Amino acid sequence: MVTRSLRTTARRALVLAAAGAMAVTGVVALSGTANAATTLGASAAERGGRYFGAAVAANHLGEARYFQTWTTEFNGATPENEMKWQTIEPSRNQFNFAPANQIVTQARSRGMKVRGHTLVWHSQLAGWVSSLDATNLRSAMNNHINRVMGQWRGQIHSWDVVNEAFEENGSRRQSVFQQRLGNGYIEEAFRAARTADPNAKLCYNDYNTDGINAKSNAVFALVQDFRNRGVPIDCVGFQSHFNGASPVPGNYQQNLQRFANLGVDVQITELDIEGSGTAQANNYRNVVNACLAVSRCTGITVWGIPDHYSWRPNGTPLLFDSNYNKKAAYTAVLNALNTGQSDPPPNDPPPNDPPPNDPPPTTGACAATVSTNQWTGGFVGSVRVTAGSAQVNAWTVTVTLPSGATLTSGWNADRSGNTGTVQFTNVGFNGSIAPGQSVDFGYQGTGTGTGVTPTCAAS
Ligand code: 9MR
Repeated sequence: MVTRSLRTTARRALVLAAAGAMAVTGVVALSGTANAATTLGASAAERGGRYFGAAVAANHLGEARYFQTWTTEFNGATPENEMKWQTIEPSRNQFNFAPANQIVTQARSRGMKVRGHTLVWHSQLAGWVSSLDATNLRSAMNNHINRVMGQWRGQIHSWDVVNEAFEENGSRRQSVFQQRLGNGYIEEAFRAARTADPNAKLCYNDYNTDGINAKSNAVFALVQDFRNRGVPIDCVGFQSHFNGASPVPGNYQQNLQRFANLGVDVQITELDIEGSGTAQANNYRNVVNACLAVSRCTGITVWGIPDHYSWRPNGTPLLFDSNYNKKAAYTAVLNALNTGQSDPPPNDPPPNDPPPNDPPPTTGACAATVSTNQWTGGFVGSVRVTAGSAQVNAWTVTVTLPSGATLTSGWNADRSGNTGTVQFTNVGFNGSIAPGQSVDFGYQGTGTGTGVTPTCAAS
């Protein structure tokens, strides 16, 4: 153990020295160092499969430098405005998917993760929505969620189901949804979203919730309540728009961690930090390091690519200047991603450097747990398969459903049937699980799906 720590420390010193030397000679940071990726997306992917995305605008896709910077540097995308209600459903039940589709298609053809933004939000809402009575608004909200999520079912990594529903003091924002449908509208939206696309991670997204304060406490209470009652929610988005008046909070990482401890992923969804030079770079580095330190912080999205296309261009808050030059903040982010600590924890040996006497990997045991979201007449089961101390190459999970339960769909596993005892086996991309790591699959059905105990067999 002592040898490993020393070796790790020595390697880090080498990496840091190399980074310093390269910074002086102007070479892209760490490009010559073993294991150091040279783009934000590739580097984030090496940190536990995270993504590093950008908000993308369809009307800039035809600009060569814009398109090239996006597709070279990032492995994630959020349509900046194209999925918002006023654009995507400008008249009742008339949908305009084309602008968002341009982004989704380009992103997916390059293997990027796409964040859907956003389904239920008081702003950039189509005018017709505000004049509906409660019955019509409920039906319009459900239809909107079904149609928009259905358009890209199975293709969106995470959806911002509800956006910015709280005021700074922690009270509910008096949006049309709140006023007509009452407190339950957020839960209704999340339940509808789960049914519309069981594959997508369902997120609540907000700003000024980045530190521990009245607003983030209110979101925390909401998520805790949802988790306790089995209301579907998978992640919380922290927008992270920072400037002098709203700096990166000292308890940023602590706040991310307390949400992660509720059993949801956390994502940094709209990161931008006003400023320039070293100060801006340091702030960006701190944000990236906070995410890397929280194992459930699964990705970071910056809110734009070059400064001049930011929603607040005067603050120059992004990683590329208006000529698409990489800023000091870019280098700080890349270095943090390349050298920052993530899973495995700091004192673990680097993955490519096993001690000489390590035994060859053997196949091993697995465990399965299920979390069931039940509603009247239906359910979704989310199953996590975790490898023991040895590599798993293939797995089978057996679930005995209660009588009367019938599966109607599933994802990320093949299944042997729809009722009674059902065996789920891995599909091509998720059979292999590293020691201690997990993969997820799920199923949806009618009837009652609670009270099941999955078992796992590995080879
Ligand atoms: O960046 C978006 C900008 O182009 C729009 O004009 C603006 C309209 O409200 O929305 C901006 O994005 C917002 C995001 O959708 C939600 N969080 C705050 C973002 C910045 O205003």
